[in-house]
Amino acid sequence: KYDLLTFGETMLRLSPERNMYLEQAHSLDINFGGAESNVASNMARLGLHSCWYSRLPDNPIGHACVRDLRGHGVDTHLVDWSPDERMGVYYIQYGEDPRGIRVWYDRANSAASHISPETLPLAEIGETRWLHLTGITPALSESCRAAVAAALDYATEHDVSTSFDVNYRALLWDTATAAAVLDPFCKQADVVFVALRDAVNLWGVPDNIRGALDALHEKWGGIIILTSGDQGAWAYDGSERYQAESVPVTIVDRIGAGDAFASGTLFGLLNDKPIQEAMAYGTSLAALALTTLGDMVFATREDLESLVTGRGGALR
Ligand code: KDG
Repeated sequence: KYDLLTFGETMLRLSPERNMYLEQAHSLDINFGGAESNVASNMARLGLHSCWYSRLPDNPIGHACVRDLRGHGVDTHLVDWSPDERMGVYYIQYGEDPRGIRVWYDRANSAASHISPETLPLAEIGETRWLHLTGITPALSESCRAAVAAALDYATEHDVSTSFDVNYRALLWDTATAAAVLDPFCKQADVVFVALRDAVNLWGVPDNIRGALDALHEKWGGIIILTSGDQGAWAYDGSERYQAESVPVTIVDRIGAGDAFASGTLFGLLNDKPIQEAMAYGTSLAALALTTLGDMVFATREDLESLVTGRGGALR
């Protein structure tokens, strides 16, 4: 049985050296990134059996992606290999200030955008303790949208715990479409992760933590986990409210911090920690992501535990 199963698009991630504009670069660093595989790899590094499904081109780039994820310990055996489809690409340009980071997508019609209910490994979804999906996948295509719906239905029918990270991407779709498409998924999931900014922009909830938590819980029920950047995270399960402070750090790279927060929190929940403590794992793993370059977190379970318990300032 898997601890966590997730699926979605992972892209070839190309970036020039820091402080270089893309236009001036003659070589680009090769990495791979995707919200769901970031979570899968963070969870695998923390010692959980974490499985990621997607479609990839059956060429050296697709193989390199799988090799990378396997290197983190992700179970990739379900991946569909497609001979003549493409891998999505995204370009990152780091600015002087970590807030100045810019992203460009070149991902239309990728192999992953052809994930559909027919290609999904449904039986495996019944074999996992937890299914985690994000709002990026339904933005990719109609068939991906249907796949997310089918996976959540199947998980619900088979008593698999589910989480959904709203992860709104303005480069992929407008707020009105995203709000309408994502609403039923948020309602169905047991745990919803959403940034306050996205909740306000998509669903027009009050622009404050308490008001937003109340409004979202009334809409969706379950456990709502709201994040607000440097300020931390809050949760509401209909009876209790919880808060986890963010860990103050000097930010190097924001990309992947939301995925790290979700990973840490899910790690806590899968280890039967109460919500409050699980969120402390989330904010701590987010801090470890913010202080390192790249979409995934290379931290170990020991790094995370020592940050959560406040032991030893130096991370080794
Ligand atoms: O959350 C980080 C992701 O945004 C990044 O890894 C790329 O999946 C990605 C996307 O669609 O933006």
